[in-house]
Amino acid sequence: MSVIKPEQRDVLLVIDVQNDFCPGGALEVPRGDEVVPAINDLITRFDHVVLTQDWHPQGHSSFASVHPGKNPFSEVSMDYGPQTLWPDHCIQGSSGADFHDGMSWSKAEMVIRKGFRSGIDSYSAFFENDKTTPTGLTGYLRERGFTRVFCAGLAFDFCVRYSAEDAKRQRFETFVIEDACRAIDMQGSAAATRDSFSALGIDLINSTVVR
Ligand code: VGL
Ligand code: ZN
Repeated sequence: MSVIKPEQRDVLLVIDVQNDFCPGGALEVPRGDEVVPAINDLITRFDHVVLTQDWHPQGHSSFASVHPGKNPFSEVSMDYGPQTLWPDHCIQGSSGADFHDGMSWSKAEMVIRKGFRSGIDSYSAFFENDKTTPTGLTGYLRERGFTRVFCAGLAFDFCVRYSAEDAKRQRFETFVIEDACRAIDMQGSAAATRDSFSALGIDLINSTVVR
């Protein structure tokens, strides 16, 4: 892929670079902290940056701890469909929910919090896991005039995946900056993510082409 020079129509969407998704955190993504240098570099290159922050109340329904007899990483069926259960993570106001200390995020123009409704999870920055409840991000990006969305962050195969898929479905030109992501990778989920991106026409790119 040739060089991409960020323009005014472009937004960098940095997904969930939070302590709980980094080594030592409650739901650590292997080598999750390694995305930080690449993301810091990208933040300097884009004029417009939006962050997401996973932001759950205590006792959130995606936590295995509230489902008697269920273990983290197992699946349950919710009224909106299947839901993977997770260790308690990204509790509103906790240090685990803070952005990674090394991320230079102060330039971000908007922080969108998600997963704050007790009864429903939200992987995507655009829609909750029922695939119908909007977070408001589509309207925000449209009203700001953005037409291209560049995704990076954690985890490649969950929140980055669902955010990029919804961005594309909402008719934004969508790119995922693969070296600025890390995956949880359970049951082939990273490979399935790549397959889905190619089926949907989501471009996987390397951060070095953005300059
Ligand atoms: C995420 C699982 C649960 C993510 C958030 O950011 O990918 N994954 N909550
Ligand atoms: Zn979560």
